Amino acid sequence: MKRVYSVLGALSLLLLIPVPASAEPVGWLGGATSPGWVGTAAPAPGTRAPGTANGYYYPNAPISVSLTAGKYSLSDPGGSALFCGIQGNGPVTNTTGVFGSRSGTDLTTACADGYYAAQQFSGMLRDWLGRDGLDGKGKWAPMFVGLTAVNAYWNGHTANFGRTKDNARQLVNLEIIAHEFGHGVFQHTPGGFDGGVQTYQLNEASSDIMGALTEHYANNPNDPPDYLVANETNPLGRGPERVMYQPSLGPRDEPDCYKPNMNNIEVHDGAGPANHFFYLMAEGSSPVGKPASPICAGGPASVEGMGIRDAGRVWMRALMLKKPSWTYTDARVAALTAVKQVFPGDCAKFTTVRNAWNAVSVPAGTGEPTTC
Ligand SMILES: [Ca+2]
Ligand SMILES: [Ca+2]
Ligand SMILES: [Zn+2]
Repeated sequence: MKRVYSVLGALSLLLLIPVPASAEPVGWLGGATSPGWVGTAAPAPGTRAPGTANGYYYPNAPISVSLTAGKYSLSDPGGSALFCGIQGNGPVTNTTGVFGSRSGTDLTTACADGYYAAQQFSGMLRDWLGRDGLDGKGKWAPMFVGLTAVNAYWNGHTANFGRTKDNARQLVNLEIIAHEFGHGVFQHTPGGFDGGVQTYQLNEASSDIMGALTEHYANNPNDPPDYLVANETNPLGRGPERVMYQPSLGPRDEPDCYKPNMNNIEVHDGAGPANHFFYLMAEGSSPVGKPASPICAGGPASVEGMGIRDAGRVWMRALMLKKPSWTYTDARVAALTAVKQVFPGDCAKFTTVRNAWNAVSVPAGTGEPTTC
């Protein structure tokens, strides 16, 4: 079965995006076999130059672009293979280094927003999580805007971004870019991204987590950090699609708590308990100035948060302990092991991780660490 990893999932038949046979992952970048990308290789990087994204979401945002023979392009001068093009084309270029017109429908503007967001995600991975690129070895992947669908997806080697239902905006803000490329991180950590239903649910949650981390890292006043998914773009005109601090508040059928029948839940909806866990680990159950987060039956009286940056480090380390067919219980064991590795002897953080899992009803795993 071919799978795509989208931000919204199949909300209706119209939003089901089939992946052409040629789009099956065939390697890191895929080059000529990427859908819509007809080049034979990623463009050669030019000289690093400062540029400006004059985006719809991010007007006047600083970006780092490539300069070759008087032409600026939305292409990573570091040679990571990140570039932004409009479906079917190579990197957007111009002669000024200022990209976009602040229009919600112009696709060059969409690339400006998306490229800025990808660089922020890359910076977050590097500065907060100590990870160099999607694969941990400096590599990234191309992105394309202009998908004629109310969705965005990662196909294993490129990220593709569509538009809102009312066709007024493109789905290219920080969290959506980080969500799609976040699937590349999940893919390129041990165990890969194949497995059972819960593996795909955790993959979706991991991408939502990368989105929240990136919003907090960028801390852009035009997109204040939050734990809501698709609130900025409002793709279907019904507000956020997912609410990490209390998944059941969203418009979908997302559970707040892990249940024995997780395997019967759609993969984006099934991200709910893991998103909820991450919020509790980062912010706690009753953070000052932020939304309270409920605790499921049988959980602790409260959870004390450790802050999103440290929570991100625990999650990233847990991903490094991932194995094929990862389940919720496996993720619990991995996070408990991870917090001991990242913060040795820090009993408060260990307790936070255990309480957060207990607060979303994920059962203990065999042989999991029981003491800090
Ligand atoms: Ca935001
Ligand atoms: Ca958001
Ligand atoms: Zn996804």
